[in-house]
Amino acid sequence: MRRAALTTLLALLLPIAAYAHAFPDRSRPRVGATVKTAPHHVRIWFDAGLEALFCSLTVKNAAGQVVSEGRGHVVSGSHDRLLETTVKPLAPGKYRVYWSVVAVDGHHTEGHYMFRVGG
Ligand SMILES: [Cu+2]
Repeated sequence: MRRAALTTLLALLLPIAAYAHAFPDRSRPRVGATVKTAPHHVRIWFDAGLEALFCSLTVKNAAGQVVSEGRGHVVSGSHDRLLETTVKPLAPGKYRVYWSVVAVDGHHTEGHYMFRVGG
């Protein structure tokens, strides 16, 4: 069981090292942060270039309703590593950010994280 888990882990890690899929480098709001002022945008910087056509960024509130506009877009000019979306005015509460990207090497990665808007 442990060996199987390790093999799976290696299978997941090795291609990353070899081909550098795009993974989040930092974000605003930051992962797990509580922000006093509701953000107008959510931005994630990645560690590799992105294929704009295949990237999306969605923000949902605690009830699961989408509070971002559109599917987000890759901002060109910053080596195409910045994915951002505009969000509606956010009430205090917990929000979850869902991202899905395809790196310039053609590999897909996705994930999610939460942040909180303080009252
Ligand atoms: Cu890759």
